[in-house]
Amino acid sequence: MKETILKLLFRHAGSFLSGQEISDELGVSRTAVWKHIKALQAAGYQIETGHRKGYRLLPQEESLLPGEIKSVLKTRWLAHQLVHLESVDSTNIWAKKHQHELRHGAMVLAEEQTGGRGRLGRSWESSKGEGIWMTLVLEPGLPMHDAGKMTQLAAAAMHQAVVEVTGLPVKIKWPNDLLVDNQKICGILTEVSGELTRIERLLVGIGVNVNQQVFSGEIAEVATSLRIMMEQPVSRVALLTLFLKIFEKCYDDYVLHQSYGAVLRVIREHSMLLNQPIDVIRGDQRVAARAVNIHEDGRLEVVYEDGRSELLAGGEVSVRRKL
Ligand code: BTX
Repeated sequence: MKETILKLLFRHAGSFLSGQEISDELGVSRTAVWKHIKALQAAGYQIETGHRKGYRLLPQEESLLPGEIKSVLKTRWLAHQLVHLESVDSTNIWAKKHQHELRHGAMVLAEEQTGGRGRLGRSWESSKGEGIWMTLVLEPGLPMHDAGKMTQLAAAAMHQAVVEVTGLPVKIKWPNDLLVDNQKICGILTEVSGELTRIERLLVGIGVNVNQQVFSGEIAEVATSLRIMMEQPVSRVALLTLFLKIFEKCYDDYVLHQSYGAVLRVIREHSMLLNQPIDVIRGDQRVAARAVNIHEDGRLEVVYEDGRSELLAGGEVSVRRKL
């Protein structure tokens, strides 16, 4: 009921709706309406209550509150269970700790992460209210070696969503980053639990820099946000809900219908590495190579200068700068 009232207020955003109008429309008492409004206010919604006028939803500083997302979300099953946290160390860690409360398709979202994580123990800066910091909980019932494909699937879906919302020229840097003008706007951290042969649970952690206006410190050189590139704020709700819709379609196509062609086309067509001279990085060593293909299983095929080729399942590569 709380969410239904919220939807109604959203539909009339900016103008007052009396308690009587809401109670007539929804068939509940005015006291019940009042209680639900109190609960919405406690959850962070800015609702003005005017004597004899009723209730009015004020323009929100865009948050990722569940009501806001659900009022525009068009997925069939993804993110219907939605956990919204004001602040958390990492949404992936939270999802692991609360695994028994989360169903297949759940989404954990945070306004801020204080210990956001990247791959190989690196950190991921996640400032308050300016990005999308989320984890999707999935149980695809696939063999373990398909886990890499899910990172590619998430990258392709986010690529399409960002391009559709912003029109920016986004590149995919295998295996897990999206870049604009060589600067990172999104990173993906997929974590798997299960047996040797079968994925039990997949946590797809995704961070998108949406509305930061400046980056400082270590990442200032490597990071950018959609707002910086667009020179205007971008709606996190619009981007997130579009991404979820595209991700759900790609996921169903693959898991239910074994169709992965559309994902492959996107990650190949917009790859930053394919047919480029790259360095494969192993510890302190850099080995010169050329990226020649992204295989269906998500691995990157590289050919070294001595003609040897290798399929990389993960790890670090960088584009070699032309001198
Ligand atoms: P990665 O290991 O490929 O990238 C991490 C590196 O990216 C860092 O070492 C730093 O140089 C740089 N970096 C850190 N923060 C940012 C940022 N905000 N924008 C651009 N570059 C940055 C990428 O790992 C995977 C990141 C996944 C993040 C999501 S957020 C939700 C979920 N929860 C969680 O803890 N991680 C995931």
